[in-house]
Amino acid sequence: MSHLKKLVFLIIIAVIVLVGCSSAEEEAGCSPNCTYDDLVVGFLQTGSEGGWRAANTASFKETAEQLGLTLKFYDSQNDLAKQVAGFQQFIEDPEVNVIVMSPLEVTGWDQVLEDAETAGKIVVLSDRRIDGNEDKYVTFVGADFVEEGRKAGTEMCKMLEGSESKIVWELQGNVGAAPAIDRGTGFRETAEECGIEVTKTQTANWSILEGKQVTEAWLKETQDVQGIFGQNDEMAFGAIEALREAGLVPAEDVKIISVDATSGAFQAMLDGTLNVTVECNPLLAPQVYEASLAALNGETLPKWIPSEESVFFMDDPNLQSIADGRKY
Ligand code: GYE
Repeated sequence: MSHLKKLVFLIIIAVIVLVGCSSAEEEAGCSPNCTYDDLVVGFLQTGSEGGWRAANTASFKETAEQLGLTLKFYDSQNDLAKQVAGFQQFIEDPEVNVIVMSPLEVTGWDQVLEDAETAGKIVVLSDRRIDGNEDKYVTFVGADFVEEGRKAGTEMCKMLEGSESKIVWELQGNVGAAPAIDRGTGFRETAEECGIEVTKTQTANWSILEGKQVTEAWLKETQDVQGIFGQNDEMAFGAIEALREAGLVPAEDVKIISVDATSGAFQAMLDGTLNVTVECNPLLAPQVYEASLAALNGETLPKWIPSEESVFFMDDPNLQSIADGRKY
């Protein structure tokens, strides 16, 4: 190959390398003085399955506007294959420097995380954890779902104290999701300490309708149940409807605990049909964006940044004023 051809060839390679890695490097190039203006976040949302998710999505969109960062929002429509495809899309998007993901399931991320690293993309997990791959994401911002389950188990024990029979049914979130796995683990950890038996458990995919259908089917088999644990508010609302239609009094004949503490749960407690709701905070965006900017500036972050959460009770005398003060 003539010297001239070799020279041209080398120049082409150099240009490709420079252009190829410029986007992420350029962005990071602002490091350690990047500001929110430099942050281009590709956010992989699970879908739009209920009140909690709506509040979570609003948190990301509103906070991005307030901070002046660029948000590219991807709705995975509760479909894992779509979420993986969206991830690949953001890997190939030269503008995106941080990929934020609310993983639908705990597995299935090895390859795209590998590819993201190769492409120099920063990855932040929001809301839900994944199995392994700790070296492939900078931090996880979200709740301790096991602890949420433990809290629910402890409260169910208190409500069934003195009850001859302590049969509880569990409505689970989507199969393979971290909150579905972990809340179940935590609930059994504390509930079994007081002799509670979880005799029925089934996914109702975080939905009111499926929560109702699953509970209706169980009530056709037997009405011998003292408690229902809804892994989110919506599924508990479905169970409440099914109990009513079966002639049982929700929150009296059957104690009901949910997780999320959305405004709907407060209304159900004010209506006297839900006993307890364990909070899971959806307003995660400020912490996620703060972590994303810190990572873009080359800072090392703790692997887990926990969110603040509480528990709320139907028989709390201040319930109305608490409900009035809630953002979601
Ligand atoms: O509990 C449920 C939503 O990932 C914590 O997902 C979230 C869960 C939440 O569908 O309502």
